[in-house]
Amino acid sequence: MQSKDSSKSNFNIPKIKFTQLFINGEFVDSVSGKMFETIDPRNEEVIASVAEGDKDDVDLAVKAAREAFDNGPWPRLSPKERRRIMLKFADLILEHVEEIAALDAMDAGKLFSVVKTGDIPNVADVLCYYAGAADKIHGTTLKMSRELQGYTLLEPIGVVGLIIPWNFPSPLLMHKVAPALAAGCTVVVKPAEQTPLSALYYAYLAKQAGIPDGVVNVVTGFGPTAGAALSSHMDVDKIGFTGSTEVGRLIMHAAATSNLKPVSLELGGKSPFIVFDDVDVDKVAPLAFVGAVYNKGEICVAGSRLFIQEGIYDKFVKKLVEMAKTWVVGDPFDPNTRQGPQIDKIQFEKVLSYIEHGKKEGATLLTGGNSLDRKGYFIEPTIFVDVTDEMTIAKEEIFGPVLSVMKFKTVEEVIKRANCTKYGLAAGVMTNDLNIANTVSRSIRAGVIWINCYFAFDPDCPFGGYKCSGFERDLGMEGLHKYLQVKSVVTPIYNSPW
Ligand code: TXE
Repeated sequence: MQSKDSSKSNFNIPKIKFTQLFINGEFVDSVSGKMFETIDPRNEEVIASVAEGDKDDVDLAVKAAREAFDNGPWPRLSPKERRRIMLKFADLILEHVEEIAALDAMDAGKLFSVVKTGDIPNVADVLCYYAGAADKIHGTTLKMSRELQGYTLLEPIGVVGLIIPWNFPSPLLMHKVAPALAAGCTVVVKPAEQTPLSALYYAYLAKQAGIPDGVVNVVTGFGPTAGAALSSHMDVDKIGFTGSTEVGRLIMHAAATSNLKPVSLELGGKSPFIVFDDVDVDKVAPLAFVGAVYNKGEICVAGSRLFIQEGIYDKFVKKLVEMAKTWVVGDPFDPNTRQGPQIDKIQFEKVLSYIEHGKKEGATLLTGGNSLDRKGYFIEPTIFVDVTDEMTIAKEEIFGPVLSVMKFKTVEEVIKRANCTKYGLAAGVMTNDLNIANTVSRSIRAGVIWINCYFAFDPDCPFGGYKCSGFERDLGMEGLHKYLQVKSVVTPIYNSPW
């Protein structure tokens, strides 16, 4: 691992323009007047003070969204017009790509170049994808009994509350906002308290694009106050959530004990990355390493359990260590940096405590394991070998740059061990043997299986989890249908020839 000093970065950090709540088309202070600080994880300094919304502000935002849904133009616009506005929104995002990328890089410690060339273009792509779907939402004609004629209508579900995490502030927001808009819904977004800035920028651009007031509302604030108020609100028709399994449970409970609103949950993971003997080690080892440490391991599909077949084990591990030794940790604005700081002090300490668990429980620490001796929440890429399935680091989601490496012999064994987790979000299968690839991909209980690739996301490819990784899907047509509901319309056929 190499480290870089933040002072090397010469990027011109933009001025923060939006720090108030966005309700009914206006930037406003919170009812309480309270503010909270968003912190730069590179140096632990305050980036900006942002309005702290809570229940009263959520009430106002939901009221605006309700009015816009019940009486406003958005759900009633022709799909063609909705599509035009969404495409304009996407264009505006691309016009401001540098500024938005800088906000996410600063707020979340993400690599600026990756956000600029990956996350934000993805946001625009997803908007375009769902803009294109806006006029292709149709029901079916039903084969009813001979006296009845029936068809289904797909209608927008209504006011949607969207609770977003901090690890991919832009994509995870737009993977939910775009399909909800295409469906004709109105939304109240609660971004993570660690990363409120880009969500406010999107609200501003939504208005510039012509999205009517009240359709997109953003309430910045904390989970137990603003987030809880949204998920238990009687006038919210659906909650879309990405975050921890623990909070997913709270949201389901809040939904069940309020108005029984449906929820969709995209939660944590502990994904297996499985490598068979027949692969090219020089090609696959870098993919396995990046699969675990990409975005500093703060990614729900991190391939954090690496299973290597015994024939290539030693060679593969050697290559992993070489990767870790040259991996540059430092300022996310420096183009040479491959890994920025963890999001905040809580996550930083949590990751370090998992590393201690690994050591205490008998895993062998091959490389890394330390934080960097400087301000900011930097942790070395860390590789453990001799990990057993029962160890804490093999079972729990660490959400940091920590890779647990395990050896296996047979296909049957690795399927069993890969499935030995409460999670089921993703899996990687690396082999040139078609039979093995097919067998393993059908046997793993996870929402996405990547064969000879990893992190292969696409707007058209549904994404979500099995088991404790959640339910329902973002992206693809499945990601649209969860913001729609089905109405059956039935009429008798008189004088039927039958
Ligand atoms: O997530 P939280 P945290 C996992 C990962 C990480 C752990 C904790 O393992 O280490 O979760 O991260 C809002 N009612 N993931 O604590 O708390 C909160 O304000 C309603 C996986 O930051 O789940 C934020 O907007 N909302 C994950 C959002 O929930 C509440 C991404 C997520 O925060 C709430 C992030 C409440 N009571 C963390 N409490 C992934 N699947 O990608 C909090 N929130």
